[in-house]
Amino acid sequence: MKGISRRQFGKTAAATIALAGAGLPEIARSQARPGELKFPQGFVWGCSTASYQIEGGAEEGGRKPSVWDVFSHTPGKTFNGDTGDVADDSYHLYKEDIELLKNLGVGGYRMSISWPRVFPNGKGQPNPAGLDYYKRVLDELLEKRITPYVTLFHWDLPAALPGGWQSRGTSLAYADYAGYVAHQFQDRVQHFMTTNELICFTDNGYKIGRFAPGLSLPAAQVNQVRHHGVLAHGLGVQAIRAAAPSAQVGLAENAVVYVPVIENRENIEAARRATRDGNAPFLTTLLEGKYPDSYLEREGANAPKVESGDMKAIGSRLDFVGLNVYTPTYVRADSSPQGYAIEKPQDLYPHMASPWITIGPECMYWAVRNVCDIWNPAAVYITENGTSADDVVTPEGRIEDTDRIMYLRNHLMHLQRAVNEGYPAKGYFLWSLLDNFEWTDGYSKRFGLHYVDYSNQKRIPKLSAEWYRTVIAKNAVV
Ligand code: PNW
Repeated sequence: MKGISRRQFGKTAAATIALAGAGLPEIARSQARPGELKFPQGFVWGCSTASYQIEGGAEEGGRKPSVWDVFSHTPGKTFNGDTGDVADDSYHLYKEDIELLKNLGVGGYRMSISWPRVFPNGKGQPNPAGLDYYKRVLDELLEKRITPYVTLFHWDLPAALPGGWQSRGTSLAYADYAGYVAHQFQDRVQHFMTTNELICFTDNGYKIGRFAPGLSLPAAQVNQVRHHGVLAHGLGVQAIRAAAPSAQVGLAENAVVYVPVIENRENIEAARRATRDGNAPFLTTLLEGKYPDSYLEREGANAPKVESGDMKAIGSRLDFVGLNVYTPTYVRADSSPQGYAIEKPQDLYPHMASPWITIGPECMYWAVRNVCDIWNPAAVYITENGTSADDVVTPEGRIEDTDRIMYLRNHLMHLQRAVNEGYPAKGYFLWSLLDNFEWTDGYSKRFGLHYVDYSNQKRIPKLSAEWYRTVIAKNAVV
């Protein structure tokens, strides 16, 4: 920016670019313009999806129901009574979807495996047809030189498992399933995530009841469900390592992202304290191998019952931590015993089409920084980031989702800041490749880079798909 005054910078974009490039040697100009927000070589660009949200084929290939089939078929549970019976029909259209990935130029694809396709009863006999489906998907990806990043549990729990996550037996069954899949796919998959968003399938399912199985249990039982969640993760890590010793193992967590409301030393420390505290039963416990004392004190008699060996499994070393990042929670330091206070957004605070996605792109930077400053993981991936938007198809057949581009671009600028400061963020997986079944919101919320016309399953690239292709090609925020 040297030599360019603020006033000059306010001129048209074209004039600004010409000024910025002037006087630089030819090579520097072709590699990185001053101020260009580049990512390091080898940074992984990808897209994310999940089995129940895209596959459909609910009764095909020997699959039996998951808790989400049961929940979405229960009247009043999802928007418009929508279900994942057909979804994007990716069960049949997976080659087309992988072609979409290819056109974007991604290096990675985060997908999930449907447990009830592989073990229709949750345990016992594996289902060869279910396994074959994923082998075909993985082979197609590998042929297109796209690296699969596989989540083993993205909420579609086999409905046949008695008690669901209230039962310790589910954690044990999960470990068997995870080890079996890791063994079957070890020649095709090098990156496994055990679980997606512990808080969503435990608290949302068993405390708030917004997600399957739709229960509202008392605190002690909720804490036990949470314990079975982190235990499944830990036993899963052990099982995957035993079955596929060369694989990289992690998980995908939507840890609450605490952002210092004003970036000063006190608030930065407050954000760090809040990160440990606010994610106590999940990320904090599994990265520290121990429930924080403050959590156990807070829960008192409702604290989870822990068996010997549980905490060792739960604290298993990870190769990476995956973070699903959407929205900030602002904090400031105060003199309360916990040392911080949450700043609630004012009424009418701006948000995206899903009201819970309040806009605060600096949460991307703080997600990475807080986790790395506290726990120092070997690597971090952004395993999800993206937004719903009220997409409409113009008469010319275009979807001009500049709001989504605004959201994504700003989050990437803050990710670039983290990378630039040396934090080990190794990749970014955009949620999502295509519009899909958005859980309780059914098909009413669209998160895709590709618009799906559910009347005929046609996929139409949105403007954001073209934008993301450019980001990937330049390895920089554009
Ligand atoms: C994530 N909330 O879920 C999931 O991993 C995806 O399956 C999902 O489609 C995506 O984000 C977009 O929602 C969340 O209400 C769902 O706070 C809801 C919330 C958070 C995460």
